[in-house]
Amino acid sequence: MDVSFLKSALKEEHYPLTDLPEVAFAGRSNVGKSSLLNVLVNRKKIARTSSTPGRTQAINFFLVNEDMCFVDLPGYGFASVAPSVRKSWGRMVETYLSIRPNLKAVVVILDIRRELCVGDRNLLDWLNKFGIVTLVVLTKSDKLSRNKCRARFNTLCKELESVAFDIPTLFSAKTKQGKEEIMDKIDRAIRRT
Ligand SMILES: Nc1nc2c(ncn2[C@@H]2O[C@H](COP(=O)(O)OP(=O)(O)O)[C@@H](O)[C@H]2O)c(=O)[nH]1
Ligand SMILES: [Mg+2]
Repeated sequence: MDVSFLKSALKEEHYPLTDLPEVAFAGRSNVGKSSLLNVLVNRKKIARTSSTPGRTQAINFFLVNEDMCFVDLPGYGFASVAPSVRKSWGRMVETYLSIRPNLKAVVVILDIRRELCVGDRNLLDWLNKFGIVTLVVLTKSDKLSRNKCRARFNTLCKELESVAFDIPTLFSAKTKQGKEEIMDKIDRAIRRT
């Protein structure tokens, strides 16, 4: 897979001007977003893993196979973050979600072991409100036994019923479980008009 860094943006004026279909990735800090991106594009470090928690981060745009963009949205959910930083995160992400014309889907990454946080719920509410195709990925599946994994999967499916567009995908950056399924769903979302 051919992937290159396009641009980092804090404001909409700085978003790259492309008419390529775009897929964004979002989740709370440390959930495994960078790890997922790296597995999807077969790279060790296209998206930096484990950066300093809570720092205001930019929106990062990547060109994938010359025919689509992957967008790494800043992580949320750090308790220690100042309200002003949280606010600017909200404004930045909500702006992106509301004005990007070629946004085809948002991949929302949740830790299979954890309950949804306020940030997860806000994000899912926005996606619902804007009618954006939402692909939920339940990551770190390798950290649970098969039985526990299935139980958590069922619980989260029920919780997400009202918001998620599709059944969530189980994923592990360690075993790469779920990689093909996620790529298939992304392909389908991109082809949907
Ligand atoms: N066991 C396991 N660890 C993971 C997985 N995904 C991410 N991690 C670890 O979780 C931590 C945070 O991952 P990172 O991708 O930087 O999260 P981000 O902050 O959401 O970008 C790192 O130590 C990763 O190695 C996974 O699927 N399985
Ligand atoms: Mg990251």
